[in-house]
Amino acid sequence: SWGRYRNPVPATRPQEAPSVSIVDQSRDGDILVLTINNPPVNAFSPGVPEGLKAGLDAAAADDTVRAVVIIGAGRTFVAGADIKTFNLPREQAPDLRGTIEALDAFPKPTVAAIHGTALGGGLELAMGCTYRVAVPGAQLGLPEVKLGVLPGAGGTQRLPRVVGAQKALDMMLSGTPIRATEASQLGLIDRIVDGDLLSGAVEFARELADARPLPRISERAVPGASPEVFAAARGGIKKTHRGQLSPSLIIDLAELAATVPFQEGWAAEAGRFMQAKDSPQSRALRHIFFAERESAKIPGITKDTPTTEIRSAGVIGAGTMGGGIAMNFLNAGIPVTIVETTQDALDRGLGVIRRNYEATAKKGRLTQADVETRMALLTPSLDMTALKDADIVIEAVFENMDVKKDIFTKLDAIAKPGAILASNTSTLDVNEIASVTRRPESVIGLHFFSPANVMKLLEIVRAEKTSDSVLATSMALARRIGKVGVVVGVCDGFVGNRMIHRYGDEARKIVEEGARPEDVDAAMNTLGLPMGPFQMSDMAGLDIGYAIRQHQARVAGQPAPDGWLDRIVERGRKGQKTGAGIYDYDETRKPRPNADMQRLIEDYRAEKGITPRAITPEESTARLAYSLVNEGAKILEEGIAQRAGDIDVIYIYGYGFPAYRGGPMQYADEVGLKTVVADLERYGQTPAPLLKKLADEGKTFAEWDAEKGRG
Ligand code: 3H9
Repeated sequence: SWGRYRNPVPATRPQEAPSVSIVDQSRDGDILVLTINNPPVNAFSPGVPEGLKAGLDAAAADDTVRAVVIIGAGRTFVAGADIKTFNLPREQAPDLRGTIEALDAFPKPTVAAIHGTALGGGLELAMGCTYRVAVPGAQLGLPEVKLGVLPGAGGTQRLPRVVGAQKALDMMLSGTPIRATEASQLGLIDRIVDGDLLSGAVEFARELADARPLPRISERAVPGASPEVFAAARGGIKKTHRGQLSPSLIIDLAELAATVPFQEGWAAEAGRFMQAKDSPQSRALRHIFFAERESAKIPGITKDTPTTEIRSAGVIGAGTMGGGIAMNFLNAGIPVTIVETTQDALDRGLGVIRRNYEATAKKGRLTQADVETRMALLTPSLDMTALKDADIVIEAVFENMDVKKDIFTKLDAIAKPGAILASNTSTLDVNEIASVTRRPESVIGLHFFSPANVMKLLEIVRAEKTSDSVLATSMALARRIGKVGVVVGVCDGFVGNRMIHRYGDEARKIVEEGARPEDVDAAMNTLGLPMGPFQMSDMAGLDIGYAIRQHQARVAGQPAPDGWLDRIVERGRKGQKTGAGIYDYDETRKPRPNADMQRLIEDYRAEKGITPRAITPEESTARLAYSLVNEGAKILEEGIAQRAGDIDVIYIYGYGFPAYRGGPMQYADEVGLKTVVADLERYGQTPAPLLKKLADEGKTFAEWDAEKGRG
């Protein structure tokens, strides 16, 4: 750290500074402009603090410089600390705190000129300046909580001093940025610049160049601080951030801002930041940040791969899935033709879509006009030929190969050349579906997750003959409709459902051996999953799994399965939709254990000669999590998923796996693959060869991904 700013080192005159620097110095009369040029998002990487220090030294040494403007080159101001440097030893990490100390002590006015996003360390840098100006579209926030850390360069101490205790807590605990216009009302921005940002900032700096004393944020008190505000925040995070470390540290630090001198809070923040940064939760959240961005990259697909623009879409099937899928397009302003076989089904489907929108409007998140605009983009039809002009058609009918083949045969005759023909199948062979068309290169699987208008995940199933262009277009489309698209290969259940089936098998086995369903669910709730395996299957409908198990047994020529869960389904208990499944439900939809079902399970064990044993929550968690990991390893080996990180992204966005555990594969890395293998063996599962190999070599899935990425 270069400490408080006292003895500026005389530097070369700014005009003579080399322009190759990551921080460019230039003069506009009596103002020195420092431009941070570190694409793509001007993160605070090595070189940035050195460049800013050189600039401040130059400004301090030169009497003709009256004020300094700091601005970002390219598309944004500083988007934060460089997350890639979080793994570096403290001495090697870029010195953001030292830079801000120097700004705070600087004897001349400094002005942050903000466009794009000032996030995390970027906003902290701006708050270290004397003043802030911004374009109206700029966004400002402290999103550190999303990475399992906290604002560690003064954010917890300065933001409350500017916007007040309550607003600062809201911003730091949600991580959601605010717009410059709101920031200006809150006093976080001193002037909105409507025209050219740099000229506006220079003009502002010149106006206030001689104003003294300099209004330093660190010297202010925190408005609106009371013990109640912090107590309420502590109560709130029990619901919103259950089991997480950094939110409570954030509240502690915001309270310090209000109760102790600045320097004391500032020092405490440094320690808490390191504590959070070195936690497994932060490692997991950082892993997901990068894994999500990696998952958008497909080997062999480049920026030059041609894509087609999707101007219109067709959806076949107006059931729950079809309707939800259509809403994604309507929300993005893309017209949709939706096709059904009967007027009744069509009316019902449209009714559901409208009711969904009206419900959102009631909550104030849409206007009635928005609802009408979206509904107006929707064309219902009973005739498949209405799909002839669509750029993409997504089939979302009953999960049956013959039905799907029939639809794709017809679609092949109707759809225009170049249209993408997609199936929303969650289990069936997309190669087989494609084979009935004369254009298998145009066929792809787009597996949405229910409710399709809400869940962020889209499994993009690349079939054998799917063209690069269709794949690239589908990835771009996913982004456009707000989904996280992950490319997977063809196999039964693709990535997500294939793994969840193993998990379901294991959960039933654990109950068979002696656990109660509610104990198994509770163990997974403790791990951070909002729903355990039985809560989830009750919600999805028990008849689905039942039908799959029956089908698989038939195909394998085995007798019909007769597990304890099959017996529950055979009593007509299909889950939440029938008001009863493994659990009982009332209007609150809270699962309540049922004594009869408990007896059914006990009778089942007795009949099979199983002596129940006590199963600890730790055993349940390990067996369930590792059954996912084990199947995930097989999926990786078969090339069905490209990376372990992709599997983690699928589990976080499609299955409610807590992001702060990083997904099942990262969770296994954190536990240690040797332990995972030993536990699998102890509980009678055979570890996948890849898992065993990595464990033997002392490696992690993350290392495997990195090696594969390097080719
Ligand atoms: C912090 O500041 C801690 C401090 O309080 C205390 C320190 C002591 N670092 O998302 P995109 C990369 S914590 C490194 O696709 P967009 C990203 O990986 C930080 N790399 O673009 C990607 O790389 P690639 C607080 C970063 O336009 C590329 O930039 N700040 C960082 O959709 C483009 O990213 C945050 O949490 C970074 N900070 O969205 C902000 N940011 O091309 C995190 C991005 O190789 N960033 N990259 O895949 C974001 O939210 C979005 O990236 C942003 C742009 C909104 C800025």
